Amino acid sequence: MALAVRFYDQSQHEHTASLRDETLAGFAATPKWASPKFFYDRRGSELFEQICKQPEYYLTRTEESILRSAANEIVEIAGPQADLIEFGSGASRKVRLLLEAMHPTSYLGIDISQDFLLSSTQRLAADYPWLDVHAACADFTGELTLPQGFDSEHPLAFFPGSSIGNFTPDQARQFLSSLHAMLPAGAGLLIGVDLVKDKDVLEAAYNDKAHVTAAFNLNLLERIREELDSDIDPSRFVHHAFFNERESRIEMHLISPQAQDVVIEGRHFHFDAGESLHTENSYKYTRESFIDLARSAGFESTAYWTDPKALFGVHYLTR
Ligand code: AVJ
Repeated sequence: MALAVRFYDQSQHEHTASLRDETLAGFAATPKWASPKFFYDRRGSELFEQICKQPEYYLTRTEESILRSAANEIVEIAGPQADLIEFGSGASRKVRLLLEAMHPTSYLGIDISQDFLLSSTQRLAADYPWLDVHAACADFTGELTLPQGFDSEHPLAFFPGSSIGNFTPDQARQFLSSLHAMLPAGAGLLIGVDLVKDKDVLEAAYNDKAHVTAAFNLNLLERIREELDSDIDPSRFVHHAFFNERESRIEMHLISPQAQDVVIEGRHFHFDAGESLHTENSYKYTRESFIDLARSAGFESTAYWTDPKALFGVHYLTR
């Protein structure tokens, strides 16, 4: 069956170059870092789906339950003509709740992982024959533009999963400002943001007992070894995640327990015993701290929902 997904390749050919350049830059820096956007190759996207099912990782299921109970209110606020644009669509499961409640004319999914984006949008097209499905493979940490073929007068942007937490607050403000510039006046932004909470609950979510998060973190090195010219050995690194209270963020690192040298694209990098490669930040906000941030990017807070334990927040912002 030919499934009608309109596909836009906005950056795929640049991915290897940016993986290479950003990896070399990060390994040469002190302290060493790598960008979390490179977690999401096919295997990384699959591992992330597994993380979402872990009992400790409350984010996904909590956000889903919030969306399920808020769906009708969201539709009322967004209005009957809204079209959906999803950022970081991944497996596109949460958006189904919205699609079913809203019945929009068009849907655009934007994601950096091409394989994953294609298979999930094709499933949406198969399951919702009434929906005009568009897919754009793009790194939305760069410049934001809507693909030519997708034009909507009433878009509702949807940025679930607390992916905004991967940005520093300054980067998040910049991202929100470019979304603000991209959207027409009156458009909505529905955004999921993980809340500040007890340190033990946060740390458990990033140190699941089944070690799926560890595998997800280590897969970044797997990817460097496969896609770049490198002898890096993932088995010589260990996963480390903790809550940095001062910065209000979970930090993920890969620690080199022993001293070692690795070669990437002909360049040599030394790790001291215990040295870390910082792979991810996941910022946590209070309801108020996030609204302040959104306001500084020009958005207004229209509605907010949380769960009974106040684990996760969903904001409806208006441009
Ligand atoms: C997709 C960025 C929201 O920070 O919780 C999950 C990624 N990293 N476990 C998060 C992630 C480790 C996730 N985000």
